[in-house]
Amino acid sequence: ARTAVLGLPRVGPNRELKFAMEAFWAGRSSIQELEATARELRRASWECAREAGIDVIPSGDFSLYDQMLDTAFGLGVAEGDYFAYARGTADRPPLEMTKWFDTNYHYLVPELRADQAFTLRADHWTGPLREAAELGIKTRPVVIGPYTFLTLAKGEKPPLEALVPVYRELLQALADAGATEVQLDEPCLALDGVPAAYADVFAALATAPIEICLATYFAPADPVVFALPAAEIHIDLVRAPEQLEAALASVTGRLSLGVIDGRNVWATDPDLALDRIDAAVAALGAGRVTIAPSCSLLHVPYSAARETEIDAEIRPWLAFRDEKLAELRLLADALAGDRDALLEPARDVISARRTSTHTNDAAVRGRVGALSPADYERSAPFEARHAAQRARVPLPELPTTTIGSFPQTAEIRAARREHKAGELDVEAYERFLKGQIAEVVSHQEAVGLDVLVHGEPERNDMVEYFGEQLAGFAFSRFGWVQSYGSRCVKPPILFGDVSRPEPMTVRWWQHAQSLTTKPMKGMLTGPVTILQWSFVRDDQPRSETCTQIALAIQDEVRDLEAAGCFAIQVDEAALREGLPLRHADQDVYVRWAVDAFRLTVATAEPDTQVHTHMCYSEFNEMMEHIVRLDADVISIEASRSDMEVLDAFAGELDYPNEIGPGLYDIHSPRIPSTDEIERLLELAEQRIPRERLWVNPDCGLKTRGWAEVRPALTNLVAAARRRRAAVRA
Ligand code: THG
Ligand code: ZN
Repeated sequence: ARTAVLGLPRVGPNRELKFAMEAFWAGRSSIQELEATARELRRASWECAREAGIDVIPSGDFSLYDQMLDTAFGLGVAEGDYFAYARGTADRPPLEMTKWFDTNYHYLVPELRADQAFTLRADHWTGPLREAAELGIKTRPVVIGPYTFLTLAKGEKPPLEALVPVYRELLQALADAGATEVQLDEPCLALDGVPAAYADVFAALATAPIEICLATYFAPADPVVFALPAAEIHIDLVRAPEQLEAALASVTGRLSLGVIDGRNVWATDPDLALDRIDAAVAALGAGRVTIAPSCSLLHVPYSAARETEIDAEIRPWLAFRDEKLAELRLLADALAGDRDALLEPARDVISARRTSTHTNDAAVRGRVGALSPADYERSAPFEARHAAQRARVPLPELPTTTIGSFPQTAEIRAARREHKAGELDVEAYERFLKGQIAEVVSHQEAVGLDVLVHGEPERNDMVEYFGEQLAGFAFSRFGWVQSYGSRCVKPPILFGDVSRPEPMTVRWWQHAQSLTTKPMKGMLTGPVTILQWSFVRDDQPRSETCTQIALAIQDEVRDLEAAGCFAIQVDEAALREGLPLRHADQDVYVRWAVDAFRLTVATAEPDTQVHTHMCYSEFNEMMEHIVRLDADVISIEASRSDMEVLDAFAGELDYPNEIGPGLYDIHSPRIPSTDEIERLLELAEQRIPRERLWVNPDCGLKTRGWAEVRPALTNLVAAARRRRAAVRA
């Protein structure tokens, strides 16, 4: 059997690409310097894969920003200034950005026109192919397939057949440039609703003079896939092992087995992987079997070996890019060689993890085991809670607030960096943060907001911050993963039972509340979002892990409340993106995900006001679940849709609790005028009774600057005041 990799991380082991891009955008370096960094990163990746003994090495998966944007350029859907599409210009907004399936990676959404022509520009693929060849490395170009490209694009979409000529030309160009096979990524073939016409489209491509490896991942491939005349078909056996049998029964070419998790960081159980590989070899013969990660390694960091600060018992359990490449080689060697001798160290790691006391906390298990349905219910229904809350803290009509974070300035980042490097001691750092909080509070008072926040200067990231303080999590130093463009996140590693040893946010909240007589919101990240944005243990169901996180956050809710906190916000920014890709699996998920939120806040007294926030605007299929969250106040993104998302909350459903539709788009540097915000508020009042409306921005303000935030919030408060007056008149 041969080994293959579908794609490699590209931001660089020390985020070299991020810094090179940001230097170029800031005018501090030339495009040649940026290209040189990119070339060096590609070389290092290819040589790393070659040295690891990988047989099939990808090219064309590297990107200066995003692979969908690259494909749009390659097909002639976009042209000209590459970064203008990603970042916008004075007279053109950037392309919309959205999540790549259920990952935390965002792609740019290509926009198709009614008269869309497709013209090939193959250099995105032929360039790196030749570049690798010059290094003596044969590669397999990676191309996003026509069905996935069209499905993920927006605008006036032509029929799928319209893309056949340009893709045929591309396949020919790759063959001419020396490629003998191409990886055609079609993850959308693992979603519901694959059209019957796909078979004809694929048949038309398959006559090109190049072998096609058709790659599916993240979910089980539609059964139609296995009958296609592909030289190779790749399936994700980590997410969907059950599809192996059907694949073995039908494929006519090679089968690529995604047996190493490309989405997570755990060392592979070699025996489990080899069970599957053995079955494939028995059915097809070793010559028709490829061993691979489940998907591109874009979603994992570079090297676990570098993480010397992670507990020595836990570190061997981890596999990032480097370790996964070694695992691939090991599996292929074990297939042909002395299995027991070769696998002994890997088996030891798996059994050490399985029997470790580190992953098992009897107190946590006991607490989860003792839960009953009543533990998911607040002690009073919304109407009674609402009355108790208004009695405790009278608020004006249309109360104003923000989502939680304030600008993460260069000064804040520098102080955090100095503190981590040991150059700024704990006392000095805390004094600095308290000063920052005081500034954020006085600013909000000056602007006249009704419910204040402390601004979160102490948080690096809304998930990483909690991961660092919860038991059951490890965190890496270099474990960056690309989120979009130059932006990265460092997901915490959830390896064991989760609990909260000590209060995490209470003293910051107390400090902030001590500075004002206005109510100060407590700010927490919800269990589903912590789960979704972490690398999560794979030795128990995610629902169970989520319940543990919910109980840990519940402890924080209880302590904030005991400290006198009136309003507690539990953000579930990632609730929707956790939705399984196949409809059939969605109900089960949404049930436990909503339950986890309910459990987190269930102990709050009726006169404690529970807020939540969600970052996406497609609520339609989700509404019944949003209702079941039963938050006292929910804030949502709405400004970009001109309040139309509120339709889902109005009408028949008549959402019973309070809502804060986002009245200004924080994703853009534009400062909205008072008139503009007032108009949106009027639109909101046409849909939701004023008594249930809050006034707030779309999302947190951490990526914005003070120069934008100050006037924008001033206008927001002015608009609320005008509407209050208009009502009285
Ligand atoms: N946290 C996590 N995941 C997320 C978000 C988040 N996924 C969705 C969305 N928010 C992605 N948005 C961003 C926005 C900004 C940054 C990352 C993701 C960002 N990152 C810094 C960078 O790349 O320079 C990291 C700096 C740091 O942590 O010190 O700015 O909010 N988990
Ligand atoms: Zn948001």
